[in-house]
Amino acid sequence: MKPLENINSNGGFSEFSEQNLMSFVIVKNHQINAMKNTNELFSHLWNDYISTNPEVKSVYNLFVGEGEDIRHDHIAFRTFDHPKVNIDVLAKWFIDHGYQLRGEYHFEEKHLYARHYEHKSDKNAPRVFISHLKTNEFSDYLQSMVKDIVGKIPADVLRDEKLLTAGSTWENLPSYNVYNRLREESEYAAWMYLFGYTVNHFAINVNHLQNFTSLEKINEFLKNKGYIMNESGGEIKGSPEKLLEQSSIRASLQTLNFKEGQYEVPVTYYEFTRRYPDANGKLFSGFIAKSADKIFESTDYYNHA
Ligand code: OOG
Ligand code: NI
Repeated sequence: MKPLENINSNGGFSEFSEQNLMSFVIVKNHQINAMKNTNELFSHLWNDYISTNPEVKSVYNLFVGEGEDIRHDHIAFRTFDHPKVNIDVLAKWFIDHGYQLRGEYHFEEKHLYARHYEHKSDKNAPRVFISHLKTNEFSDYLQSMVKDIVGKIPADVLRDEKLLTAGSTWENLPSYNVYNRLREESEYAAWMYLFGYTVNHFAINVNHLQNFTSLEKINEFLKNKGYIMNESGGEIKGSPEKLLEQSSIRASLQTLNFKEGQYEVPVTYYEFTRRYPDANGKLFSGFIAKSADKIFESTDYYNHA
């Protein structure tokens, strides 16, 4: 596991501010522990995310530099439907710490299934979106790769929340040929082969921003700074009528060591989420499968050419 970077007092976790913790102190003792642990886990996940891909920290810093206080709408994990690592396994830690299942999503074409979870009482705790690949809908080659990968995850990692930041424990050096072979069937499987268990994105809660109130403004700002937006399905997915708008940058490219040499591949990305109230004035809290389908493509292979 990577060494932890110390998170500063404004490390993006204002949602777990002292004030929040204090309100829990008054409510019930056992909830303090739960909150502390959740806070620790999110700090840990954030550190893992920014050490896997320092560029996402630069994006975060850009908005902080503009005077924004960052809250996160959600985080997302990927996995396989194998019983040792499926959505339920990844969700367990969150369920044990106050999260509840709130939605499910089907992606027939990509052969994915996802669920999202929300914290029961802490409205500022990020949602957790977890998807898994339906491996039995793929070739024997892909299925045996997944079996091999899962078989190589150490037992102690499988037992607890270590899995959430375990990365890809199955290879010292991945093979570029295997990566490309998996890409023929599923970009998602190829991404999992390289990066495995790490948050593949945090999504900034745009409703909480002071000055960047529209996704158009955010996208222009990012493009002017040289970031590439994921344009699949349009730069902005969803609409005010659908009560959700989302955009994301394409995963930044990093040169990795492979068995065959060094190659540049997309790593992880940052997303922006703006929610709208429904007819009853209640902010929409779920996800939209049609939009999410395109957000997944933020980690699809591309190069500088
Ligand atoms: C998740 C993509 C879906 C959203 O906000 O709709 C998603 C992924 O890339 O693993 O996060
Ligand atoms: Ni997302």
